[in-house]
Amino acid sequence: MNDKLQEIREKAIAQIQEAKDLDALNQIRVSVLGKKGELKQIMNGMKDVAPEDRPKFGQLVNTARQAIEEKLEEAKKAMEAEAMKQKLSFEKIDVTLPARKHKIGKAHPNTTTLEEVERIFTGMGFSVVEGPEVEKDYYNFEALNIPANHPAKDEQDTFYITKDILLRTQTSPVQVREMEKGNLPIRMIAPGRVFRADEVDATHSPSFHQIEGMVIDKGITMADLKGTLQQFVQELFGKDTKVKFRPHHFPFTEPSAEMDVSCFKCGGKGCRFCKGEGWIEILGCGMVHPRVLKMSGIDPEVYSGFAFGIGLERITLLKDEIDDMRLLYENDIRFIDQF
Ligand code: 2NM
Repeated sequence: MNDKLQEIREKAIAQIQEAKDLDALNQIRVSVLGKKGELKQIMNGMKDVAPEDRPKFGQLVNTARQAIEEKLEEAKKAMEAEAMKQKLSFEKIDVTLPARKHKIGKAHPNTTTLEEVERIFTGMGFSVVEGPEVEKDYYNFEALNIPANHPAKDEQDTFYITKDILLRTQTSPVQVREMEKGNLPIRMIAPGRVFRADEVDATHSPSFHQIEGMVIDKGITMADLKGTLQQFVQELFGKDTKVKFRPHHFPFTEPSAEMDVSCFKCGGKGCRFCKGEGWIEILGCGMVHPRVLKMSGIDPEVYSGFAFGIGLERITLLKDEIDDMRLLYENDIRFIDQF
């Protein structure tokens, strides 16, 4: 019996050393250690062993079992380590390869302009306030001192939802809503989409964007208006930019003006860009009309303010030298990619 046990042990260990893969190891495990395995059969032969020798024999079988199990485990670990080594060498990454290029999006030129304008005004202590695109006639016209017979109120120019509800034609209603809140002083800009019943051409669209601004405090004068707007355009177009004010009319401001900047292409000498003028019209502005202040609950004897309105697309077209506004709305990535 002892010889037989010794033989099983040596044969098993030899087979383990020969085994090519985990499957082969498993087969050895089953045939030697399994329920019907060789060791089991030896144990079944226990009855032929003299009773006094049985404990000793049992121990020998166990020792053999442990030795075989150890060898199986060793062989299994070695195979797994080899497999991992192969896998790692196969999956090796060359970190010196150039990275693949990702196609990523780009900010729309209008977005870039808006962010720049917001950066400049927030830097001067303005807050950015938004409001509804669908507005009441009151906030869009009446509270801004635009009389019922004013041409802007015509259906030819304004999209009406009902008699009293419309698509805002400017962002000033946002300023009116802010004045009504009564938290003075106010220093704000109101950027956003506005709507006018215009035909589409190179410089018009039924929907475009405005940035309106407003400052209301005690003792605000046109000097504040001029200084603020000059600072704004010098940051936007360059520190040598000069400003010029021409008298104008808006119902909501008095006095009112349009502001020109010296041409940032030729510096004012006159070129094709400014059509030989040396100046480029950039925005409308004025001192907030006392009637507008009063309608929103602000005492014009105590407070005064200035306001201005800028066409966002107009600034973008100028800055990026784009000659047709329609290009801004086509969502053609080949166009957007150029800025
Ligand atoms: C402009 C030109 C001049 C303006 C006025 C106001 C308000 F609400 F204070 F009355 N907001 N924006 C204004 C003034 C807008 O756009 C060309």
